[in-house]
Parts: sequence; structure tokens; C-alpha cells
Amino acid sequence: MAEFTFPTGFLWGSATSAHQVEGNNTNSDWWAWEQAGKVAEPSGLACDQYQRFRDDFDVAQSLSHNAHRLSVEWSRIEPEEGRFSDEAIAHYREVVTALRQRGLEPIVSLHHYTNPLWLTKQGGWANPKVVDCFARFAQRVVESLGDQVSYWLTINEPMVYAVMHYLDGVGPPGEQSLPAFLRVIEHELRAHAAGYHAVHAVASAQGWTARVSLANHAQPFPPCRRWHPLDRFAATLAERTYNQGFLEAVMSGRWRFPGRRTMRVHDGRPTMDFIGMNYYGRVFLRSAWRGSPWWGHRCSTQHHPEVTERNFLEWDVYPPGIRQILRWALPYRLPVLITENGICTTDDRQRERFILNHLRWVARAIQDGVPVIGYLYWSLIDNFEWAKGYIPRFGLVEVDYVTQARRVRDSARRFAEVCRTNRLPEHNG
Ligand code: GCO
Repeated sequence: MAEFTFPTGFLWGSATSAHQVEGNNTNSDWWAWEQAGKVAEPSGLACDQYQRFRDDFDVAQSLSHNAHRLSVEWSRIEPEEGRFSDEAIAHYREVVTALRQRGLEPIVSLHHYTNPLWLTKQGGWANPKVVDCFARFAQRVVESLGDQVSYWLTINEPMVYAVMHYLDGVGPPGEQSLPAFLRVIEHELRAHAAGYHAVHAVASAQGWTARVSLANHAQPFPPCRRWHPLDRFAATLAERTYNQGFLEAVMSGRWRFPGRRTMRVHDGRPTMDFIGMNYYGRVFLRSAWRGSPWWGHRCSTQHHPEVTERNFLEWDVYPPGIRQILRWALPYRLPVLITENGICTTDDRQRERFILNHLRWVARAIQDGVPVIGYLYWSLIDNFEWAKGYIPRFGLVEVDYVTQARRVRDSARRFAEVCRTNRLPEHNG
């Protein structure tokens, strides 16, 4: 591939989430879940970023990043229903101000898997009340940070959240219920729309700029056995519901799920100013007549003939897939921000290849006409990988969890060159 120059003003950086890096998020449902022994190891102090955020942002700045994605923690900002913490809000103002002072565009997620305990005690995202609670929270955050923040993501990976927490049961409340799963998705769609309009109402009243979306997790679903008609059926169904169907519901307000009547989840006004896309790899689906909502379950990548590379967690690594999912955005004619793409690996050279190979396919998507406006690597620093604890390491920067010392990895410096020059060098291959 010839040398490629990315569009002017391209956003380069990385992403984190509050619970995974801040530490001592004691008022959240995930903290309670961890204390109940449901995870490999509790998050504890995590990366102590609640205190160390300036140091970490110094590193991001030194790596020529011009943007940084983080989440604000609902359980810190609204510790009791309807009571907002001035201290937590002041903290997050310091955080976004610190980003701005370093020339880093803040990209703020309002929800990234964790919830206040008072909400979970009322049924959490399975309770329709969450829609108004989330909109009120979004309004309060934008009122407090909206002069410093222009890019907002309402919910991180709504589909993954619903699957992890209400179908697979590997996050709180640990449900494994298809009806609850479907209720949660409906409420996420409604909450996203309510949050979108709440952000814009505050921003336009104040004369602030706001670009609002969500971080949509997109993954191709090839059939496990291409010759098997039921595997092909499961794969097609998943593509249509998990990927395109969800995006369509966010944009049009009409949510179609197999076996259910079309549901109107908002008034039909578009609710994305850009499209946030998280991409990691493919999931191969094998038909099964129970459990999964797509009448299939993921088959192992261990021996799959089409899987030629894996990460530490045995996920498929497939750089061409990022071009595939970016092309899904074409019909919407909206800017696309890659809000997550990363690899957990013990081999930093694999991480370097991962980043460059995915960027080459992003370049091809841009040449296809996809208006990509940025790329955020997951993650800036090694961090708490939910139920899997601290073993998987995604970071551009290594963290020693005993001393909290940071060490910049070689892959980070290679990525920094692309961020600094806004260019991918020529590549034969
Ligand atoms: C997700 C979340 C992150 C993960 C990352 C690696 O996509 O699950 O946004 O919290 O840590 O994706 O799994």
C-alpha cells in the first residue's frame, strides 16, 4: 500500500473507562459484583487514575495524541437518586480541563457498563424508569462540562452491555433472560435518544458545540461452518439484528427484532451526529436451538480454518473487518469515529502490527468514501478487563499494578509517529 495521508484534523488518541482505570469505584454495581466474588479479581485501586490522570494525560500528549476518550462515573456524580455530588463534578471538570490544557480533545462517554447502586436496586436497565434517570444525569453532566466537551457518547456498546449483563450473566445483575435482554435493549435505545436530546438542549441554550453519538460495537458474524444452512441462518440473523438492525433503530426509532413486532423507540428524529464504532474482530456463529437470541452461539476460534491470528483472550484478529464494518456506515452519510480498536497481547510487536494493519484497512475505507474522522486505540494504559481482571493487557502504556509505575511500550511510539505525521508509511504487503 502506498503512503497514505489521513484527512486534515483527524482525531488520534486512545480510550479508557472510569471503572477500569480510576480505582475505588465503591458505589457502583460492578464494585458490589466484584466483592461478591464474581470476577477473576476485584478492580480495587485499578490504575489509580482518579489521582494520576494528569500524569497519564502528559504521556498521551507526549505520544502526539490530539484526543482522548474517557467515561464519567454515574455512581460518583449521582451517588443517591437525584442528589448530585459537587465534589465529583468538580473532579471531572479538572479532568476535562487537564485534557484541553494538553491539546487533547475530550470525548466523553456518559455510560460505560457501570451503574449507581440506587439504580440497580430498582431494576437497573430492565426498569423503564432508567430512561428518565439517564436523561437527567446526562443533562447534569453537560451543564457542568459542556463548555469544555464537544464530543459525547451516550452509551458504550449497548448491545455488549445487554448481552454481558442480561444474557451471558457475566456482569451485574448476572441475569440470563431473553425477555430481560430485550427490555434492556429497548430502554437503552430510548435512553440514548433522551440523552441525545438532553445534551443538545443544554448545549444549544448555552451556545456550546455538541456532537453526540454512542459507541456502537460492530463485529462481522461469519457462519462457523459455511456449508451448514443453520449456521448461515444464525450468522445472517446476527448480522441483521446485532449490527445493522441496532444502528437502524438508533437512527430511525424503529427497532425490529426477530419474532417481535417492530417497536418505535423514539420519535424518529435522527439521534446521531456521527457514528461511534468499536471494532475488535469477527465472531463465528454456530447454530443452536437454545440460549442465544440469534439461534446460535460463538464457536471457538481455536481450530477455525479462517482464523489466522488471535489475541491473548483467543479473540479473532482480522484487520480487513474494520473496513467491512466502516462500510456499514456509508448509507447514513455521517462522520465515523473509531471509538475503540485494540489488542490484548503479551507480544508488543503483535500490538504494533495490529495497529498498523488496522489503520491500513481504515485508509481503504476512507478511500471507499467512508468519512472517518478519527481513531482511538483501546487502551491508553493496561486496565481492569471486567470479569477477566488484570491479566489481559491492552495498553499502549504498561502498568505495574504494585507500584502503579507506567512504562511506554514500543508500539505506542510507533503509533505516535502516525499520530504526529497524520500519515501511514508505504507498506509492501
Ligand atoms: C468493551 C469495552 C471495554 C473493554 C475493551 C476490551 O468493548 O468491552 O468498551 O471496556 O475493556 O473493549 O474488551
